[in-house]
Amino acid sequence: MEKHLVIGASGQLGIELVIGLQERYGIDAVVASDIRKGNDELANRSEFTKLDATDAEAVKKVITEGGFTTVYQLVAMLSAKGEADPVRAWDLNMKSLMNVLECAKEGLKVFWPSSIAVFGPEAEKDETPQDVFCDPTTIYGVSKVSGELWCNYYFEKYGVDVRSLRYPGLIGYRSMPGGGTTDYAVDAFYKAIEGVDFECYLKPNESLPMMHMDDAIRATLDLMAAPADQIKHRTSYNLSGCSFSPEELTLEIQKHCPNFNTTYNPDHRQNIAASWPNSLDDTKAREDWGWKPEYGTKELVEAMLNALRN
Ligand code: AKB
Repeated sequence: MEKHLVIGASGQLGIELVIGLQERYGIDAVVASDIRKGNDELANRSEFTKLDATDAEAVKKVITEGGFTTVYQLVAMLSAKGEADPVRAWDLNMKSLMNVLECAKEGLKVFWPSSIAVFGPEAEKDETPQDVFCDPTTIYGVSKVSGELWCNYYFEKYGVDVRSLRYPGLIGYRSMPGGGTTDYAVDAFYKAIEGVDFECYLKPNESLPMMHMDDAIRATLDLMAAPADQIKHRTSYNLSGCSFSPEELTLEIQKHCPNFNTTYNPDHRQNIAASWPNSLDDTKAREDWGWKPEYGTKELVEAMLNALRN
């Protein structure tokens, strides 16, 4: 029987992944772990184990005693927050990955999220290809490039079945993201529902790759369910949903909330966003394991506003 451990289960992605796994494999097939328990009722139907992902012994104990087949290691300090304390961000992001990869040598399947943050100023901005020179300017991006290489190393050297996706900005309604550069978009939806103006820390025309959370969870579950011989990239796959700028998002939200208004006050996060792609070429993910997004910008905006209104 499949048994899935989600480490970092109380974060924005973790909550949604636990629920997605419950729907696909059953509530008892999933164990959530984090340093604190979240308060999402659906996610909390599965067992919860308190776990510090940087504690190698604790990670090993939970994994070996739990009889898991698959581990999703989601713990990370994101791009904007990481810049405030780069050494701590590196430490958290790398230790949490390495602790799981070490356990996986005994025969675990592993998922680890990478990000559009692996790309830097040298990469093509539009339809950024799968394989390009990566020169990230954030420590988060540096840790993601390094992590991708570690994943590939554990696959080549020890045969670890490790799989990864380069997520765009993830847009979901169950919880607020924390510390990212793409987070502005989630905030905009909350402001639109509250009926207040939104002050954006990016420039109006700063376009970034984004994705509805349902697409991101489906991509993750499909990638992990694909036969191993279909997974040709053991670093990480480019994954594309839609792309929009704050200005384009505002116009789309205004179709549903005509009084919604965005003002602009760019800060240091604008530089991070400017170093990232506008859009990604995810042909390899489509070819290798059948990826296809369902949400364009219009569908994403409709779904977010409906969900938040409900
Ligand atoms: C961030 O903005 O740091 C994250 C990401 C793109 O990985 N959402």
